[in-house]
Amino acid sequence: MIYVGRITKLTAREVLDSRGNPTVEAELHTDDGIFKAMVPSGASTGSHEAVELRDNDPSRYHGKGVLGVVKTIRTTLSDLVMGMDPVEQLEIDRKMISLDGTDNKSKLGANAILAVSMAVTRAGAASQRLPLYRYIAKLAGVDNFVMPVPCFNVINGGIHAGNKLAPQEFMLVPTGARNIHEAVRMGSEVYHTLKDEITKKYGKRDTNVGDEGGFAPNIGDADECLSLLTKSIDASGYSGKIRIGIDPAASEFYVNGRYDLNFKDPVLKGKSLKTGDEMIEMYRNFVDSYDIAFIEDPFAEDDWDNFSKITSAMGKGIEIIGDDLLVTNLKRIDEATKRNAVNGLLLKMNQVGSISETIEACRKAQGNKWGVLVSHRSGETDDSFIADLAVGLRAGHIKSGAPCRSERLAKYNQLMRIEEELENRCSYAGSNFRNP
Ligand code: 2PG
Ligand code: MG
Repeated sequence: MIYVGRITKLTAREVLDSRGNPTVEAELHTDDGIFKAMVPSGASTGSHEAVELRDNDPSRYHGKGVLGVVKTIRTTLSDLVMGMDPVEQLEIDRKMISLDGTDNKSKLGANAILAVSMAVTRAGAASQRLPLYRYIAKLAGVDNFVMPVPCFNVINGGIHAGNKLAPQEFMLVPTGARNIHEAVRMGSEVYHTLKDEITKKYGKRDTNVGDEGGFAPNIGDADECLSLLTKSIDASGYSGKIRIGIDPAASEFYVNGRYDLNFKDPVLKGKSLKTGDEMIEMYRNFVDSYDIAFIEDPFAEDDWDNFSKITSAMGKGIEIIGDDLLVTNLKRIDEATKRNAVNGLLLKMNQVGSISETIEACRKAQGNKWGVLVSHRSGETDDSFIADLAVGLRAGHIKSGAPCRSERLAKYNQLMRIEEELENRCSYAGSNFRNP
């Protein structure tokens, strides 16, 4: 039976994210209840992302307030969606997108549109008496469930940490687990073993954590991180069961056509930059020496040629994922397809700014036989929407930071709840994470 629950009220408020900066929460009322959604916020944002609007009023929150966006939701968007049926996701998203009228949602703000779009999805699910992941699956045309491999970011660098490490993320990818519960346990155990290893080798101070809950030791060199991770995986008894993913987030250290791996070191900064070919050689050495599953953003956001080069050179063996390169944008996904620039999409809802477009981007990538990695942002909230999204879209893998800090765990814990609910009616993507 299909129930109809019209939208009776839409409001919003300013709340804080995991970095202590304001973000927006939308609150949608229908005949079925009240549905809330909070949007996340990136730090290493791609310049082609949909626009996150802020007040830029220096007297509040260092200019980062979102009262303007809150007002847009309470007035303009409220008028727009009032009385509509929340199961009309596509129609509601289209109306908001066309009212905005820009290519990058810079008029109303992607943070305004996405917050409402997510709340609408929750209300639509309730209206159909379905859990969120089942409802998203229905919207996306997915009819059986595969639990995604959780990718735990346990060493933080780049602009997410105060150490000198240039690459932003080093992730544990437990492809050899039997299910999410076991994967989470493996992630947590290795995380704590890694803490001991770091303490032994560098001292306790180096176990401070970065924005995504991973340790931020003052290591300057990616190779040292990879060997530390491998050692911790082995010491935990998971050799061969946990692979490694890297997100260098290379846009952050791209300087005039080259890459500065010392960009955070005041002494070495600018002294020995690498060319694209030298970067590929470095990545090849990583892949030859360690069990690498994927590299995300190995190059900067507009360095299409080097993306194509690395994908032809190494794409058979490992997944090359575009984040800043693709920004979950349909046109850029098309461009990457033409250029054979990647074989994996990083899927971030707020890069594109609505649930309908997020689903479309995912389907396009899956149609190309690319992998899809659903992703949090470095500034997060306790909203666990992306856990349901990853299951509903059959995405194969998800990254939500370390197995530590509640805004990161909100997603992993939700995945365990979903797995419990599905019992034996789901499988685990495991080693098929690129093509589940
Ligand atoms: C990334 C993300 C999330 P940010 O680069 O993949 O880990 O970082 O949200 O800062 O863009
Ligand atoms: Mg990234």
